[in-house]
Amino acid sequence: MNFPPIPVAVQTTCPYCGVGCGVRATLLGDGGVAIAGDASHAANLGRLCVKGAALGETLGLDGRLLHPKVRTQTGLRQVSWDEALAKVAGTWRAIIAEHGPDAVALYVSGQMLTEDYYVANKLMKGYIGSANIDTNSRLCMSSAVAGHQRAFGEDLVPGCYEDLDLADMVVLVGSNTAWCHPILFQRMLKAKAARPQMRLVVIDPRRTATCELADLHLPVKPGTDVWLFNGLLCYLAQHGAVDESFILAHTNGLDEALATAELDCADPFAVAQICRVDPVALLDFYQMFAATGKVVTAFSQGVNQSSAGTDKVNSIINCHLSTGRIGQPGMGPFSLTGQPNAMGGREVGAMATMLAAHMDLDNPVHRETVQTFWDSPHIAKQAGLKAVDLFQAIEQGRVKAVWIIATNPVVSMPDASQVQRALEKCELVVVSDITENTDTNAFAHVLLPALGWGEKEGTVTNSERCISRQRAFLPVPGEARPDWKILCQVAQRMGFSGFDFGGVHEVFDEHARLSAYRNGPAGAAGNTPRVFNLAGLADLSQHQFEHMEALPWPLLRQPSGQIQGSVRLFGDRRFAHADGRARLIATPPRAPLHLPDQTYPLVLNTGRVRDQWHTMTRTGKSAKLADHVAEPFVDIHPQDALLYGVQAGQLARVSTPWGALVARVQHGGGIARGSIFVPIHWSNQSASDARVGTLVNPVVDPVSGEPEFKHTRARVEQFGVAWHAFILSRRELALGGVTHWTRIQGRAFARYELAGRTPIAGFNAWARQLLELEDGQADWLEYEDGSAGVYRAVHLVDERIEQCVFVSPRPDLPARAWLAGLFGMAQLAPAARVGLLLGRPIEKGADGGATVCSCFGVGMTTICEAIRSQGMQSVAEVTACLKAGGNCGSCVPEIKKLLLETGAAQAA
Ligand SMILES: Nc1nc2c(c(=O)[nH]1)N[C@H]1C(S)=C(S)[C@@H](COP(=O)(O)OP(=O)(O)OC[C@H]3O[C@@H](n4cnc5c(=O)[nH]c(N)nc54)[C@H](O)[C@@H]3O)O[C@H]1N2
Ligand SMILES: Nc1nc2c(c(=O)[nH]1)N[C@H]1C(S)=C(S)[C@@H](COP(=O)(O)OP(=O)(O)OC[C@H]3O[C@@H](n4cnc5c(=O)[nH]c(N)nc54)[C@H](O)[C@@H]3O)O[C@H]1N2
Ligand code: SF4
Ligand SMILES: [Mo]
Repeated sequence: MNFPPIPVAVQTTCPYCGVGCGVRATLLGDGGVAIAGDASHAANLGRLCVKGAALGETLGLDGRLLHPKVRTQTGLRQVSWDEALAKVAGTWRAIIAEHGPDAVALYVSGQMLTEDYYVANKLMKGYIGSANIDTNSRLCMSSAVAGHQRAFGEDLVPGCYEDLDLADMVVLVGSNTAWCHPILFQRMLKAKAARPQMRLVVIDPRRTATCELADLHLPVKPGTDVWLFNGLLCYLAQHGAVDESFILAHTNGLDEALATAELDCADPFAVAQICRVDPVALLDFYQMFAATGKVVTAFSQGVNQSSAGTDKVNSIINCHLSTGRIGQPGMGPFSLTGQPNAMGGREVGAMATMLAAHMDLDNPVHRETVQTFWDSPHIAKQAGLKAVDLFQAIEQGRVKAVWIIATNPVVSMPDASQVQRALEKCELVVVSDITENTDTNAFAHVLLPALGWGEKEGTVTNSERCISRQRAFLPVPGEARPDWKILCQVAQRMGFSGFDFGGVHEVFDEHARLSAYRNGPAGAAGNTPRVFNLAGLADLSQHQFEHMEALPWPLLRQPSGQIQGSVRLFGDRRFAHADGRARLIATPPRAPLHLPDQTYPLVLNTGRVRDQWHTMTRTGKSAKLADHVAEPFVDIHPQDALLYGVQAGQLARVSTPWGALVARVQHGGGIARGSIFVPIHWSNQSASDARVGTLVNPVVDPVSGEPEFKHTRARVEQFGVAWHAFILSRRELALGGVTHWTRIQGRAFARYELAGRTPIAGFNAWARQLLELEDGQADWLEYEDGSAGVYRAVHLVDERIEQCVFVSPRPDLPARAWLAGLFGMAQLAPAARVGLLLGRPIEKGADGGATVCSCFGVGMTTICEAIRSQGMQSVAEVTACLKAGGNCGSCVPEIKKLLLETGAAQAA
């Protein structure tokens, strides 16, 4: 008898955030994929957040780019790989021959695997001979990189996740950890539950979900972190908290850093005023920091994405160096990385300002070392164009061809309309992506289909320097190829010889060997010592590569042959500057360049929501993930809303000197007066006009070139419309003629939120045209109150709901959740049919409200009613009763907030 094969779980790594959780993926008999956390992976010990847990829902081939395509006058034409590769290689060769190597550029991504990244960098810097390769990590990690290089002499993250468990105090600066690094946040909460004396401090202008469990929240005025940390440095010096012997033996620069800080920040009351925080709270923080040995200061985009980003990073590191709190368990500055392979890109040096393997472009010995190892015809001699400069050079015609890989710059760059103009002008735009329709692909002359997560093989490095394998468990879709292979095939067609890798393990091997090449003690012939070293992973066989365990670098091989990773750096108090000493950097505070004024009185802050990933090309496919935040919004303080004449639930126009968008007004995001927050996730594919990148100023940090995504002057005004509507439809709709729309993925249907400025003349004809219905088709229920401007219609086929549309002059439409649930029914129950045109169930309590817990699909109404009726006091009680919060824990801060609010409402 033949038994079907037992599905085997493949150990791989989550493709989303830099926590780098281990995943066990099992391909099921029906083609589905079961996803579970990998209990053996040090990053997550078996847990996954909502996004990771929903991976199985995002792997379908709908919307995938499956074949190479070339643009012709009539549109995109499917071509053979040969034709596509020849076009790219031929055009690049011709442009380089005529205009030199700097006339072409690669714009790549922290979502590539290390092997892809390695090959891209080698091609550009060693063979084409230009450093015009930059990455979306410029938008993300470059300030942290520059800060590390200045302080430590190399881009090194000192600590590890275990430090978050061991710390007595964790300071989170500009990091919404609860939503953006959820598994790390869960770790901190667990540590705090075990040791309640542990203190959690959040420094963020918004009262985010991360603050719900904090002991102290400092709602700093946007852009003032350097004042705050300079003030801390002064306080530490004033109160004898400086570790004099550490400073003397292992650092330089304290005197200059302190003298600079003292100019503006010696008085904590003055600092509190500048940072607009309560002076008592600020002193509380300073005292706690001074008194606590084991402090971790973890930081993310509220720090990096600033015109003072690098100084913010160094002002934080200064406080750790001055107290010697680095390199030991439970302490240190900790840059939380964004993308799954933000670190890998830095290791291979795939930024315009780096060389490879932590060597420097402006160091002739390093250049010679890399060129000799590569045996390459060229080596780039100076820095190439950083992302913002690159797209400006493209618009000016200085760069004539760009190849964009695994990033969507028409959405994610600042001043995104400029990026659009640049691509329109560019002679050859090549895009490698897994998705067919993106805002960037719309400008591509050549589209190259890449393998995606679950299909490709290679490695990624997470925030704690841990290198993990991504492994394939899905078949190759269409004609897609791995990114590294596509790059090699173009390189070969350009006539270059260093790209004949026999497999991805050979690329990794070359990368590991380069990291170890001439990497010995200084002084010995030709050596250029670097801490980044993968000597222990050099010369792995294919089999060993396939079974590689997740380990943190530097990775050396013991005499016994065992591979030894390094959990922490600087335990020996030696830093990577030539003299072995760390540097404190003077960080004179400065305000953002474009401050609010009369025309644009607010500060626009941009960032992420819990359940979406960037431009939504993957998470946007999951109905479960769409439940949490469905629509683009602008979060504004209620008093500012009154002042600027906008109302919660209504639409508003947000504009800056660079662009404008339309989003729904909401409160409750913990925003202070004077600021607004707009999420980054919506593109032209998912909404008519909600691409926030078009609003963001393109000012960058002078050291790192990282854009100021968190601070653009802006204004908000009412966006008056004549009607609001929503449609739920089993079929995708073209929505011809609708000016304002958002598309949201539902379970077996698409949801469209619509609005219009011109009144609808005849509802019936309008609805039928939008729903693409032919005359006389279908069981059509409708209700119209013409004088009130209210219209509702439902289209049934064989007692199954196909589509529905609800229109009102106000945004007071019925909640979508109950109607959405009807799409899961093969036949409507009679009771459901009765409620159809009401848009809500006849029986009470059947509508759970907006989703709070995505894992178990538990809504706000359900949770609040349970809290009220059963007098619940804790998250644990809510979880025990409703399951909510019991899986990934991402919604625990929100449940806690509901407990507080409901409890307070009842007490009042
Ligand atoms: N759900 C989800 N998770 C993600 C991602 C995602 O798309 N979705 N993306 C990943 C990536 S690539 C990244 S880079 C990370 C980003 O992770 P985070 O940096 O945590 O996320 P952001 O929402 O960009 O911004 C963080 C916070 O900075 C605050 N901030 C703004 N201005 C200032 C300021 O002047 N000072 C201080 N101290 N704070 C300020 C904002 O209010 C915001 O709450 O998330 C990763 N994880
Ligand atoms: N306003 C504002 N803008 C921001 C930020 C902000 O906070 N505010 N944050 C910035 C930051 S930190 C980041 S990291 C960026 C992120 O911005 P992007 O990198 O532009 O966003 P993604 O949607 O992740 O784009 C990844 C693209 O790669 C494709 N893709 C996925 N897997 C693969 C693969 O294996 N191979 C290939 N070739 N393609 C693949 C996806 O379909 C998608 O089109 O946004 C930046 N932009
Ligand atoms: S925290 Fe979530 S998104 Fe980040 S790696 Fe882990 S499962 Fe993936
Ligand atoms: Mo990022």
